[in-house]
Amino acid sequence: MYQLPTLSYDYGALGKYISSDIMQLHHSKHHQTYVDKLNSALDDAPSLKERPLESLLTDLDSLPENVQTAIRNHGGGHYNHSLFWQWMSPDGGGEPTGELANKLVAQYGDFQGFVNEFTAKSLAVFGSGWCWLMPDMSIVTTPNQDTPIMQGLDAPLLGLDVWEHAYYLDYKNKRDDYVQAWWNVVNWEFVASRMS
Ligand code: MN3
Repeated sequence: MYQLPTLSYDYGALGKYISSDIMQLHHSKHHQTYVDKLNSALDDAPSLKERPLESLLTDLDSLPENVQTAIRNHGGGHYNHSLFWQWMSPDGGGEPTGELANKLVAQYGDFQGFVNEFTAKSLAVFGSGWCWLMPDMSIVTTPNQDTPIMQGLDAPLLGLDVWEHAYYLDYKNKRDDYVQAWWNVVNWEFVASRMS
């Protein structure tokens, strides 16, 4: 059975950028619900329990119809959020270095060019969804809890949750303020570690 992952930092560790209230609600309620509903769906299709989550998400069309939507939404939610917590750190922010920095500069001119493009695409997500940096340095978005590996793409290097539940308590309807704040906590070491 899937379990809620433990954070490597306290709920309050991201300080003014992402408040303790948001972190607690987002992790202990929203993510927990994805875990619970994913487990419940797998109870309805026990043969799938032996397969890794990635294998289910990359092969949704082949799954039994009665659990397909639940695994897409709640399995996707669990997959995305398990990464999202690691993409943030109290020691985050600043700029990446090394090969990742070089690739971003090659694609976007400079680091700020990348930030501007990623921010613009995050703000353009209509309703709930995610914005992703892919290993080829492209930026893509997905609706709801869809994740790039569902579309046959590689696993993303970085992702940003732009569901209102990720920011409404602190930022109300101002997604742009949330995205600007989020850059201050991005864990570039973890992002770089995902490059093959
Ligand atoms: Mn979320």
